[in-house]
Amino acid sequence: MKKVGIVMGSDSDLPVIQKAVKVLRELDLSYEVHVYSAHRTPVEARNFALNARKNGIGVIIAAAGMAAHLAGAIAAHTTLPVIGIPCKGPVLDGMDALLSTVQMPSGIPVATVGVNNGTNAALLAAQILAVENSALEEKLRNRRAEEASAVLEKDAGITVRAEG
Ligand code: RP5
Repeated sequence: MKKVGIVMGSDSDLPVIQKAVKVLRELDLSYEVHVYSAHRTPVEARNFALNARKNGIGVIIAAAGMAAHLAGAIAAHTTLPVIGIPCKGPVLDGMDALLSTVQMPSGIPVATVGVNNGTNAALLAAQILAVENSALEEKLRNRRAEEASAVLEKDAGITVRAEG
């Protein structure tokens, strides 16, 4: 099974990445985690992307905030699928990172999840790997079934709760 390669622009993005790693661990997926910045360590970020495929990575998650060009810069150097997580910064509530990550010009796609949504990034990475892996696909289906059960349990008691 291929690994998930995770890169964040700064260790200040770690809480978002921890959400992704939690999901990957629950699914027993292999991963590697790095801090490489597109502007502070551009050479290392580029080399990570260039070598990712030969290092056994099948999909990349790239998280960054503010002028969040990391996911796009990584995607420029690999044809592996790249999932971008826009991270909320100190101003603009993450809208800056969201637009920077999602608005890639045609030719170099970045599959962008919601602001700070490390969980969905990991699930999307797992779904990509599950295209060729039926055991992983079954785990993902079971996970959704558990989530559905939890909602239906809430539905059973919601009228009483609504009445206060
Ligand atoms: C981006 O700038 C990082 O991804 C981070 O979200 C943001 C702020 O970085 P620090 O100044 O906290 O290192 O490059």
